[in-house]
Amino acid sequence: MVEVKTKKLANYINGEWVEVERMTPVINPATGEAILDVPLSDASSVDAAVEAAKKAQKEWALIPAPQRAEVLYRVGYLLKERKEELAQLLTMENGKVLEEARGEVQEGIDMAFYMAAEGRRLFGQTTPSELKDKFAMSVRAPIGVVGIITPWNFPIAIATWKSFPAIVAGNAVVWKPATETPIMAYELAKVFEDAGLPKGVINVVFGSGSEVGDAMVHHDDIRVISFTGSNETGRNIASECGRQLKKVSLEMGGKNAVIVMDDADLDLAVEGILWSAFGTSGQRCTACSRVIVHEEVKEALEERLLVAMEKLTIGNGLDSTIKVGPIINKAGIEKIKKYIEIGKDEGAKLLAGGYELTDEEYANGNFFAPTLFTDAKDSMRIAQEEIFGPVVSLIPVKSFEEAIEVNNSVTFGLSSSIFTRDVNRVFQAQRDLDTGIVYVNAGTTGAEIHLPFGGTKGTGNGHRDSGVQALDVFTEWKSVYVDYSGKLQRAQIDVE
Ligand code: UN1
Repeated sequence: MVEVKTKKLANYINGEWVEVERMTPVINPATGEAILDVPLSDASSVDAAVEAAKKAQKEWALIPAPQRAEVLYRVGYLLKERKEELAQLLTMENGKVLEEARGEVQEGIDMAFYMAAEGRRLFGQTTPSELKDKFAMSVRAPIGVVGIITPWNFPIAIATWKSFPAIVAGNAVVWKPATETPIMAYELAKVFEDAGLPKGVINVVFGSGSEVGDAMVHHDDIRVISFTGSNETGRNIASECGRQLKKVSLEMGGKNAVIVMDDADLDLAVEGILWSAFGTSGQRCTACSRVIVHEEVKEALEERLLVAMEKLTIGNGLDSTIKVGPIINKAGIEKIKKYIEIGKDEGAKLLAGGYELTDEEYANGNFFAPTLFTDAKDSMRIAQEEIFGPVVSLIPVKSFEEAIEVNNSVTFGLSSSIFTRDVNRVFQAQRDLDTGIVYVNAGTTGAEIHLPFGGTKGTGNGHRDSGVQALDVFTEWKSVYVDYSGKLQRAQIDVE
């Protein structure tokens, strides 16, 4: 097993590791052990980071994009070399099982190579001018200093989704990682350093949302905020950024459903549900927390799910036999417990789980039993609100149309899935499911980095992480007209 290299983290500002007096411990959610201390910075660290970023960005933007991309290629190779070490550290701080931690680091590697290749594209457009001897084009221009705020549930992947496009497009970054999972931020900053990214192009400021995040959102020189996290925080950021006319990209979760139709391959559906609902202990924005099931197959699905859930092993994710790791912290456990009570009070039927694991082997960590409710109704809070834990509610329906309607009835719109063998339903579903991501015959998780990631309605504000679309929030479109006629030509007037 890898060792944590330091007992005390520092901010990374202008290529220097800057210590901060106020610190808080980072706890391994599987064992309850304190791993190391992370800074609780204040606004002065944000100011210093922005100053460094502003200076660095001017030079960085002048380097041709294909050369900027060379750094990202090196980042990709370094991440690849360090994949196993990073995955183990990720499991220690976040709790997800090693297999999933490896998958998450792989997302970062993929993103590095994908965005590095953008260095040779960053396509703009040429457009005919309405005037003779005049050339018109639109190009992507960097914005300047961008702020990224990333969550604990994907501490390295989401950071790469946001920082890599920002950097390849010629911006400098001020990054606030989640204080629960700072080791991935420290390691990624080290990778950037080792890859030769010029000082100040990325700056990491550790601390709370109410201090560091707030200072970033209010800072005049940060022109973009890209945020993944809770709905409430995202909405506050959006209103403040709106007031300041700051660009903002938000990804704020989901209430994702798997639809199981009467003609579905039930064994496959069970596998898909299990992976999406209980993988990462349900702590993914894309996690399946509703199963909308056709009444004809409801009982058969329940039976098979219960059998499969029996086999789920719960424990420390560093143990390769474990399938479900811990919940990030006690507050997470309390929130899940609250929803279990809500579900029972609302009249949903608890078929499995519903409790925190407190036996000796689990006592120091935060473990919750995979939970299955059935006979849930669309209107119930457990079927509407994001729980962020291993809790899934079955909602029976009578038809395909009703399934689509139930899927779309929530305020979120991130991911959805349908299991069916009917090709007509497949195409109707991809059209009618009101989510940013739709899966057919697969669970709700597992988005690939070269497709846009994000959702409709309350999930976000229309921007997308990853995919080439990730560049949109980090660039401005600049329209450029070059008149080579040698005389003053007036658009709209001198047109023959
Ligand atoms: C998230 O939970 O915010 O599609 C990200 C997935 C992963 C990313 C999830 N590739 O489930």
